[in-house]
Order: sequence, then C-alpha cells, then structure tokens
Amino acid sequence: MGFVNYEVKGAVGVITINRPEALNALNSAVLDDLNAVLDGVDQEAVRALVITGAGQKSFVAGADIGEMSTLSKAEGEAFGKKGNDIFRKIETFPLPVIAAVNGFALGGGCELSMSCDIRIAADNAVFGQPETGLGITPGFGGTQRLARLVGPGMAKQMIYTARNIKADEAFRIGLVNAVYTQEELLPAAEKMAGQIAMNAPIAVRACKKAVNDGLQVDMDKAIVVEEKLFGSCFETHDQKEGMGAFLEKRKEKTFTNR
Ligand code: CO8
Repeated sequence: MGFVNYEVKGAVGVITINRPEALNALNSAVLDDLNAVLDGVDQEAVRALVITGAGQKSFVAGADIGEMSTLSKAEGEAFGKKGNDIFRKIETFPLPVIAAVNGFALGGGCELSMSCDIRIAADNAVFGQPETGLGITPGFGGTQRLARLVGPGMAKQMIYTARNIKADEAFRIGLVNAVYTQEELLPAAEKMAGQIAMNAPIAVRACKKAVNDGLQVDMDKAIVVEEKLFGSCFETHDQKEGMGAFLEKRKEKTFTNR
C-alpha cells in the first residue's frame, strides 16, 4: 500500500503509517490504505498487530489539516465517519492491537492510538487533542475514548486547553502502559505482541470482546458477557491443549486456533 506498510514477522503483523513528509498525517488516501491493510490481515496466521509510524519523529500528527481546511458541514461529518469507521474496526478487530507511539500522536494520531487495545510510547512521544485550537472538536472518537481511558476530568482538561503532554505525563495519567527509549520501543511492542501470540488465540479474542463489550453495559450484564465467552472456550481444542499441558506437566503447547 502506498501510505501504509504491512510486514508479518512470525505471528505478529506490523502496520506502519508511512507518510513521513507530513509526519504521517491522515488524509483520505492514508485512511483508505489503512482500511485495506486491515481487511487484508490473515487472521489465521497472524495473532497480534502492532501499529506504528514511519520515521523517528511522529506516530501520526493528526488528520490532514490541509485536506480538512475547506470541508463543508456535510463533508466534515463524512470525513469524521470515515475515520471513525476505521478506528472502530481496529477497536473491535478480532486480534489484539498494540500502538507503538514513536513521537507525535496529536489529534487523529492520539485517537488512532486510543482505538488500539494497548499503548506503549517512546520517550519522545507527545500526545494531545489540539482540535479546539483549530476551531473544531476531535472527530475520530477523541472525546469518547480519552474520557473513558483517563477519566472525564483529565480528558476535558486536555481537550479544552488543547495542551500537548509528553510521554511521562501520558504514563502518569494512564494513557500509555509503558515508556521506552526510541530504539527499544518497536522491539518491545513486537515482544509483547509475540507473548500474546503464544497464548490461545480464541481465548485472547474472547478476552478482548469481553473487556470491550462488558464496558458498554452494567456489571450484572457484563459478568454474563464474560460467562458466555468463558463457556464457549470449553468447546475448543485449545482449552483441552492448555489444560492438558498443565495436567501433564508439559511445557510445550500447540494452540491451533481451533
Ligand atoms: N496535517 C497536515 N500536514 C501536517 C500535519 C497535519 N496534521 N502535521 C504536520 N504536517 C506537515 C507540515 O505541514 C509540514 O509540511 P511541509 O514541510 O510541507 O510544510 C510537515 O508535516 C512537517 O511538519 P512541521 O514542519 O510543522 O514540523 P515541526 O517539527 O515544526 O512541528 C508538529 C511538528 C508540532 C507536530 C506540527 O507539525 C503540528 O503542530 N502539526 C499539526 C498537529 C495537529 O494540530 N494535529 C491535529 C489535527 S486535527 C485532527 O487530527 C482532528 C482529527 C479528527 C478529524 C475529523 C474531521 C471531521
């Protein structure tokens, strides 16, 4: 794909937003390429994804301001929907997705990272929702996902002030799980994805669905979501393999995604 690279390393797929001349800003073509890469992921062979940005400076510096600058009301809504649909695809993607945030994650970039299951950052990462300074609201889910991740008070502060925060502050408020040096970031993301990939894929997918779906409903309904998914695991070969290996004191396990 022109603006999005995809490389499979064992059971880990690495998606790289590749428009470094514009700090990987998301225009329509980048979004289309990202969508096509997601649609092309082999969900049998690949068991976890990493999303990162090309170059040393930026994860994604936002939606493309040049492209957005002349939009009408209807076009703005349509552009928001285009991004939202793709980011929701990532959020509900059957495989876990790790954002390796290697620099600027502003506006749509922060929103892209928040649609991933897990965020880890390089020490040069900068997060923010600068939209109010541009005369708009966040448009790719920022008002919703930031509030859910860091709480409404901190989300409102970041969004109303449009103030960027550095990696250490993002770590302190729980927006990222860990901070690495720039050199260590991608290896760390791939290592984490590799650890996930070693576990039973159906169980990992069910855990993603349980957390995501359970957060949308009250606790009484949420534990039923978990019960159903927990029960469904007992129909799988991988449950028999995982528990069989424990009982037989066998270290090697072969999870076949069945
Ligand atoms: N859009 C378009 N081009 C960009 C963007 C962007 N978001 N960010 C950077 N670029 C381009 C610059 O224009 C520049 O291009 P050129 O060399 O042709 O002039 C190139 O990337 C390099 O950027 P800088 O020279 O500015 O690099 P600096 O190191 O000086 O600054 C910054 C880096 C601080 C990241 C700076 O580029 C910046 O502030 N960028 C904009 C960040 C921003 O405001 N992002 C949020 C955009 S709004 C958004 O994402 C809303 C999402 C939802 C949309 C829903 C629509 C309905």
